[in-house]
Amino acid sequence: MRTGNSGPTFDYSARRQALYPRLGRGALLLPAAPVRYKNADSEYRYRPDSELLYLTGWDQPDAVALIRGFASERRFVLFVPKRDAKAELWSGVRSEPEECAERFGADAAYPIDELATRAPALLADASEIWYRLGTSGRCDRVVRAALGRGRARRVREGRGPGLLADPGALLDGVRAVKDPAEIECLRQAADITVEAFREALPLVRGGAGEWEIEAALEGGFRARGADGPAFATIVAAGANACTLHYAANSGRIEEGDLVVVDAGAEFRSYAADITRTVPASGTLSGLRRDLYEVVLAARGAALGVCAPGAELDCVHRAATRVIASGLIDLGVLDSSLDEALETRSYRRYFPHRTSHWLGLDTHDPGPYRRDGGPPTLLPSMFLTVEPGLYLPPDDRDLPDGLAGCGVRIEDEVLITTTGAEVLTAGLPIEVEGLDELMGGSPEPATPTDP
Ligand SMILES: [Mn+2]
Repeated sequence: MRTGNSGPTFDYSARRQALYPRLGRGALLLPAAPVRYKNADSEYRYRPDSELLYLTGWDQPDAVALIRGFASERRFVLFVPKRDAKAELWSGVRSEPEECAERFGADAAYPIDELATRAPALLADASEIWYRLGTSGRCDRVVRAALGRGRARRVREGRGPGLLADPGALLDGVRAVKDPAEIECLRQAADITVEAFREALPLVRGGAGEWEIEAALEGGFRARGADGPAFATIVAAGANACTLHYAANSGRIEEGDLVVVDAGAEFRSYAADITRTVPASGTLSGLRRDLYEVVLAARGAALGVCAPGAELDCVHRAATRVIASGLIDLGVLDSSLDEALETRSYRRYFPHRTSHWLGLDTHDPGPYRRDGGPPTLLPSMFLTVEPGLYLPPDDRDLPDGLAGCGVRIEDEVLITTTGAEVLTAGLPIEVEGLDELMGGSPEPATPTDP
């Protein structure tokens, strides 16, 4: 297939080599993601399974990788789509198994319909099988049969598969620390997203449809060579912003609205994730500006904590403290700061965590808890910092003008050896910078506290 894909080269072999010792007597079975359908027989564009892609680079459906840490030969075996002239006419040319083995560095490759007959011998000497039950009917059957045979064999010979484990326990921690090629892709995804935001945000104005902003963003992603959006783009005007995963983007923006725009490009399967909140009027002022400044300050406090050696929970705690204190200043919460933090009364308005991991998946599967405690940030980890405040439209206790407002600000952070780098710093975030980007008339600067 002719492809215009560019970008860094991944060292899949090094990733597998690093895995073998950890896999020990285990066998890892990774099926390709299925083709998914929008409705009837209309297919979505194919998105490879993140774990399979991470370890092998395989990016087509109807395949299974079998990786055996203990084996002296056929350590990495691929089962690939069968050649089929009729199917290839519709979905593209397939390669012979030998060609696939060569291209993907597998020790052997077989047609997928030989999985059921070849797997028993390949799994017989594993003591545990790493496989996520339910991801593939074909693999489910193979694994159930292997465990059944393993039970009989362990009784007679003292070996054979006896444990089933989730591949995430093996891979999540490794995927949390990015290698240089991954960082390069994540940078590109972030750069593309920043540029598309710079084009799309000035289109936010009273009378425009949320869908117009969505179209500009996603067009901007594709025009710059991204795979497409990494997740469903959110353009939420006014009270729509109080629905955290609002994705209909079917509302019309009103002149007085604050508009939350949360979107990210996917570049070579790596995700970006940025949020900006902008006023349809072009200028932030009054109580809404105060609200925005609270979230902005929370973002600053959270970023200030991001460094190697810091605990992830400290990032959230730093943001939470500023949010709670801001809600008291705004007159939304009526208590002392200690009381607000103790009772977590702020959660009514800030219901989500400040960060998630970012990588092949927008919500990358790195751990949020490890041995009962928070994980420590390490160099080359990638996370978002995204405090937000959502003031429900039906909350009668709120100060005038704040009900039905949502503000979220989200940036991407790469932990470095000495601190942290904000990869999305090219997109304005201070009120003045946003006003300028939106084409509004900047207000005279108001003096801030020393
Ligand atoms: Mn996010």
